[in-house]
Amino acid sequence: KESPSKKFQRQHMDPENSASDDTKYCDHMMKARNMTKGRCKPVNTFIHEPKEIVDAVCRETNITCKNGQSNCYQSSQPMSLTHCRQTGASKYPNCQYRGSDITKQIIVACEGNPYVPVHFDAYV
Ligand code: DGP
Ligand code: DGP
Ligand code: DGP
Repeated sequence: KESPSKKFQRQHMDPENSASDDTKYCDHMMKARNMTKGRCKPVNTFIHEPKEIVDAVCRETNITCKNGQSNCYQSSQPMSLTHCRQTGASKYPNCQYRGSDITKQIIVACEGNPYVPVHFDAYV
């Protein structure tokens, strides 16, 4: 079974690309990363930074997650992100997305040993 940290890598990590102006980036990536199977995942953010930098967020400022759990952390540095949101006209299995390139601090939930990101909570 896929571990929570591998799932985070699959759903949220894309260090190879910089924030792209390619309008098809989200359509392509949401499918390539298996987030359009069974349903279209409505909202998802990709992080364009090295794994070491993102893993290190688990050692930054501890804050409460949206779900009330206490294991979220906010990056001190803004990061390059692409936020993908399903379009209103998009209907499964033809998942379509609008992408926005943004540079913001991220909030992730961390778990395990090693203590690494397992959930993308928000950006601020
Ligand atoms: P906020 O108001 O900033 O807490 O964002 C909450 C909104 O984001 C809410 O409309 C649900 C949506 N959202 C964020 N992540 C997900 C997700 O993984 N699945 C679904 N279904 N909705 C999400
Ligand atoms: P907005 O598109 O600005 O309405 O933000 C939607 C909400 O979803 C916001 O609270 C941040 C959150 N969000 C962004 N990306 C992800 C993601 O990949 N997973 C989850 N669970 N939430 C996300
Ligand atoms: P995403 O939230 O988009 O990163 O999806 C990863 C998984 O994390 C998803 O199955 C829901 C789960 N999840 C949602 N909120 C939390 C949280 O606050 N903490 C943890 N550990 N997992 C969460």
